[in-house]
Amino acid sequence: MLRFLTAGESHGPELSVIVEGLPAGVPLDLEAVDRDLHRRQLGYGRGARSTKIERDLATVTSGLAGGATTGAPLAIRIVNRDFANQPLDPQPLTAPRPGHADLAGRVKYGLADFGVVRERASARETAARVAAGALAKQLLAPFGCRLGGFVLQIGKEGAELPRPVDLLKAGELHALAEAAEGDELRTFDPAASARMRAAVDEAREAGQTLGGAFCAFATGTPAGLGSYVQWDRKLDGRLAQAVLSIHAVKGVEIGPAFDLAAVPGTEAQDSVEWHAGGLARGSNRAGGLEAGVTNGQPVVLRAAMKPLSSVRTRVRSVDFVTGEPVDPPYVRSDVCAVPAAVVVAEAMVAWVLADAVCERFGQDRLDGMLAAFEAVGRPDEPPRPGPRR
Ligand code: EPS
Repeated sequence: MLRFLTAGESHGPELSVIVEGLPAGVPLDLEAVDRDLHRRQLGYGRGARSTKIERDLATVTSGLAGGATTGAPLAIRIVNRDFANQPLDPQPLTAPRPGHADLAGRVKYGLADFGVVRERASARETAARVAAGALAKQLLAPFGCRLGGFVLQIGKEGAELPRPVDLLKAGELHALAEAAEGDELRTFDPAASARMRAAVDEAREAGQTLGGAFCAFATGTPAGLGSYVQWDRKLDGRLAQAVLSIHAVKGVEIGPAFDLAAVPGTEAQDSVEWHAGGLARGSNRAGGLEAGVTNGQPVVLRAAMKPLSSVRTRVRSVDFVTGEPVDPPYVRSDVCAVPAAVVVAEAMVAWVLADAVCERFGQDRLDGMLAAFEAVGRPDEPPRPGPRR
């Protein structure tokens, strides 16, 4: 229902994104879009491109009237300042860098210059996704849904959650995200942050890169998004696809999924309870989704990002012109981009949830969607007694 397409090369003149399907009447705060673009550029371990060259700002060129969406496609441009710094005669890259898209671009599109492959495959594209996600967040806000995230691990250095992930309430998740917001590793624990910083320094010295793990969550998510009736409508699968599509992300977990693999069945469910006349759950082991449908609990995903493939300490490759074994050229990059990936994951989760909200509550105009939302009730209201069969 909602869709977006990005275009642009990493060192081309600009990135663009066209967002289609946003309902009319969503008041848009464009400064909030720029704030998310800025958040994505931050993080200890980012290279000179992100910290010194680019200054990402969104220019909206269509789809708005009087500061609100009109239902028309909304187009956004983000200028690549590094476009001005390019060499006039770039040397072709003839040895694929292992782990990158280089070889895939040759196999799939027959591109002989791996530099051309890299231009579109670069994670620079995630700036455009973050702009689209910032719009999705603003569509979700009137439904009470808020996004957040934080880093859990950089290399071998982890930050301990105060309680197991399935026991964290919405307020606690946001408190962790707020604590992480001002941190250069985007984590909530200052001691862990210092260890992560040292690990990034050590990796940089050694010509290495670092991956890690992070959490992205949504609270206040309306219940009933997604469906169990067909495989491709299950929202957990749609969320996992969206997060796995982020560059270098190789694993996604919903709730404490990998821990649940080891426990008996009774310890893997969330009891259903009444608290002061409202529906409540004893825990959130399901990570906010049961049978591919949101249950009104926080949607909690964790993801693993592999270390970036641009390592100064090279991994062996072959030159496709000479056929000789070579060390592929090192191309300037980040040492660690896990803090940035948190912001991208927030955007992707927001996008999938906004799409599901449009599906469930209709999508032409926001006021109509909110009326439909109110009509089905909130998840913490007592169920309305229906006729018995
Ligand atoms: C990236 C390589 C680096 C990163 C880039 C992603 O770019 P460059 O090769 O120009 O130094 O800085 O990320 C961004 C520019 C960004 O804005 O996120 C890659 O190979 O994926």
